[in-house]
Amino acid sequence: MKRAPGFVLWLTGLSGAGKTTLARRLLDVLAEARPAEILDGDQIRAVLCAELGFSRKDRDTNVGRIAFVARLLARQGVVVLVAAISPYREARAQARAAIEASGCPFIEVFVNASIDCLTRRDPKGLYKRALDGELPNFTGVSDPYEAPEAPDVVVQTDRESIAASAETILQALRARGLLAQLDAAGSEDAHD
Ligand code: ADX
Repeated sequence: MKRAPGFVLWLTGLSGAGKTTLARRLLDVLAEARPAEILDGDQIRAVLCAELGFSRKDRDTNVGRIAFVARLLARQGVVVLVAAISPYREARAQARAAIEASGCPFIEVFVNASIDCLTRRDPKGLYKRALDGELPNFTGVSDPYEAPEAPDVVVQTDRESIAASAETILQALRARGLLAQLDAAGSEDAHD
């Protein structure tokens, strides 16, 4: 049976910007109509990428593995929500190319928040450790973050609620016809 492809919603941004929170919120909505999964950097690093650190090479390997799994899932019709810093443009471009080559849409979402705000929030205490020089290669402090130049969606999580950011993303999916596709799949299931 030929399934409609899923798509990959790729949330990129600094640590603490709200990628995981947004992915969970979106999963609640999207999973009602289609199988959906979250691939979260912190979780992937605990299992699939446990040997990797935070050098550019290791981050690119991490992002490449996430993209590989995302592609396998999306081409089976799964909606994939990726939440990973994925700081390098080139690695994100490669992820997009591989996923689009499989016929699956790739939507890059820039989850943006100022360093000032993230340093103030700092729920894991990582920014403090990085600023104190105890955590080398920390993204945004002592390691680069290459912001997307032409993201499909931008959300500003230091100035708006998570609900508002989630709605902006859902609107973008709607505008691309990706929610209609989900709604159709949902109503087909309902008539089975
Ligand atoms: S990525 O750069 O390879 O995409 P990923 O999203 O998987 O990163 O993992 C980031 C998480 O690792 C952060 O949310 C944070 O909890 C943790 N972390 C530990 N050390 C670092 C570091 N040096 N830079 C960024 N994140 C770090």
